[in-house]
Amino acid sequence: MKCRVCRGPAVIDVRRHNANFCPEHFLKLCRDQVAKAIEKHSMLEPGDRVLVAVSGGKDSLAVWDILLELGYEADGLYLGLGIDGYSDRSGEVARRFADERGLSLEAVDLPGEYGFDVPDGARAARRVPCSACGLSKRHLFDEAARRGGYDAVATGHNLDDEAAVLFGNVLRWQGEYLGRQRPVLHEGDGFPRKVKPLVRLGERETAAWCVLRGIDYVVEECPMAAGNRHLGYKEALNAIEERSPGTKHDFYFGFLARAADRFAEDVEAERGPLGTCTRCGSPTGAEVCAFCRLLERAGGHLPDGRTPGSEPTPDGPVPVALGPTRQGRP
Ligand code: Q46
Ligand code: ZN
Ligand code: ZN
Repeated sequence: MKCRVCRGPAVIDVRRHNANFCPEHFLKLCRDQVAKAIEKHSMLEPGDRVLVAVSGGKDSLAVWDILLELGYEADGLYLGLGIDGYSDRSGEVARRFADERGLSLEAVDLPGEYGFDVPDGARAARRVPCSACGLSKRHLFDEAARRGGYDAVATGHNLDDEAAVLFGNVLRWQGEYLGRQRPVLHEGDGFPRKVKPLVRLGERETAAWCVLRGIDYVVEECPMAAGNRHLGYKEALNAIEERSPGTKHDFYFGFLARAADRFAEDVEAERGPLGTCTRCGSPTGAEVCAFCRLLERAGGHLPDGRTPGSEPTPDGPVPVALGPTRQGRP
């Protein structure tokens, strides 16, 4: 197996590109793919300050590492979700990555600062854990980005993730989600810009990036992911990709090029006037934002100790349904 670029010994084959690479040229391929994604989708400008959502897994550490390699100023934010065992280990790995490289990593602990964890939140809201978790992550990353004056929040979503989410959205024709499923969501209405610089890399490639760069990452999946629909979508797409390499890439990028705009109307239809949450001050279409409603149901509190629901609201009881937030999926 020879490297496509230098003909030296290759260590990885990338079937989607019908090519093999040596370590040096594989790492260059990854950097180039991320730079291309950033440029093509206008994710970042030189000099932008980026807040990276760090979980301790391969994707979030790879995106942080690659953004730094590409010269961006990137800090990390780790959210302790209070998931038994898993959260402690992932927090340690994220901290070690930052400490060894002298990087800035802020940590927000959901149980310590907000008085509830993801399993509590899911039980209280009668939602699957990933729903309560995703809602909390979006809220807290948005808030941290506003507080820190960052230009964008970067997440480690890769091609496999995006293709699986797209597959799920297409299976149910979720027009609003399809209209928002883009590698960049521009800032506005008080929300920071959200970018997904790894959309041109598959998860096998982000894992290989970490191995070749000597990055220690949490290999185990979050235990709450079991039963998550997206795992099933990923397996189905993996079976297709195995037979026809490049299918995920064509599915996702074909959607962006030829279909995403067709769902703009669905997004518009969901747009209502935006105000400010009376509890926490974040932008929301309701009087109280979805995160504060989740806090209330889960028996949590805001970091200053205020308990949501303890103060009277002018319009009576607070609605507790947890809908998608304005920017939809992370
Ligand atoms: S951390 Fe949270 Fe994931 Fe765990 S509970 Fe689900 S969403 S699976 S990326
Ligand atoms: Zn080479
Ligand atoms: Zn709020």
